[in-house]
Amino acid sequence: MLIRRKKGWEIAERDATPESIYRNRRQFLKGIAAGSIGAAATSFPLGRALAQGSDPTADLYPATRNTAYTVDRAITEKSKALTYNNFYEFGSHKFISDAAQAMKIRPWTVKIDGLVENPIEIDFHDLIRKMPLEERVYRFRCVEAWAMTVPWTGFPMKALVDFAKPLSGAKYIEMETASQKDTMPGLKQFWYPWPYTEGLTIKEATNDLAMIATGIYGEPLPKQNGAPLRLVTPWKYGFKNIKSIVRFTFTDKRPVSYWEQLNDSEYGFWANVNPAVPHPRWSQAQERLLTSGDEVPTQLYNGYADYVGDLYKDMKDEKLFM
Ligand SMILES: Nc1nc2c(c(=O)[nH]1)N[C@H]1C(S)=C(S)[C@@H](COP(=O)(O)O)O[C@H]1N2
Ligand SMILES: [Mo]
Repeated sequence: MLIRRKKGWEIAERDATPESIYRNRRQFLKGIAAGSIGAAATSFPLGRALAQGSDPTADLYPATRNTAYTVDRAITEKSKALTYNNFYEFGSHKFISDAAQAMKIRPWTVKIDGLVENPIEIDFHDLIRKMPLEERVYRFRCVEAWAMTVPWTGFPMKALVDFAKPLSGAKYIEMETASQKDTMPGLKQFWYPWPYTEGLTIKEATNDLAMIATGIYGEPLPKQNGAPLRLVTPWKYGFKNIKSIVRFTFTDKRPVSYWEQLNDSEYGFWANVNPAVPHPRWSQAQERLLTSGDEVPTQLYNGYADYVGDLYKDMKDEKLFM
């Protein structure tokens, strides 16, 4: 992840990839120089694609807006939020929205397992109808220092935790993105630690702000934004907001996320937004708003300190802001 200095189409792959990852890859490639990685099979049956045209959850949108969560910023233009994305499964640049249309989102099974009373595999369409949907407008801050303001539709993550009934030993929730080798070209980049995973403490996950989004701008989530369900934690950097989730695992061990595996000195477990703590390679003091391009000051916990500050007050030794 990198601040975008040039237009995306001008960036060579080596410039668009964090240096440390690039270096690891070089080493890795040297190691397997003569090895075969296997043929890249790409198949996308047309019948399946057409069958995905009608959305069986469309009747749930738009959901009622919860006005407790509006913000004092203009909402980002929908076309911008839907075409400037991070979703490495479809490419390590921002313009993956077309490529992401290949993802198969029906059927979609969500697995809830680990330290829970109710381990279950449930179809997304059954799950969403058990959950209380509402709309919330949140700020969203990528670690690369761009930001947007979008209306998410979804349910409090607490509702999912209550549904799962964690056992008393559970302290963390690990989440995992689908791996579809046939639709996600990024998975051929074998130097990344697929599948994409992320984690939260149960305290964070049951905080009022933590949300599982199923929609955006009053419609079901488009694939590029993480259909059919993704995490939204607006006080944390964007990479925590894992997309297209297939699994929630309750555990007593702190999960090591995808980005933490790649580079733990730059992308940690907590990743709370803080303008006073720079990324090792750039300042986090300001952020660039997606629609206007304006640079505005970044706020502690992305403006949500009143909601989440208390979660971290006794954690002085943790790297809370990275
Ligand atoms: N599975 C998966 N989830 C992901 C990512 C990714 O590459 N793969 N990128 C993250 C990053 S870095 C950001 S900023 C947000 C971007 O979400 P958006 O495209 O909906 O704006 O998704 C996050 N979730
Ligand atoms: Mo990000």
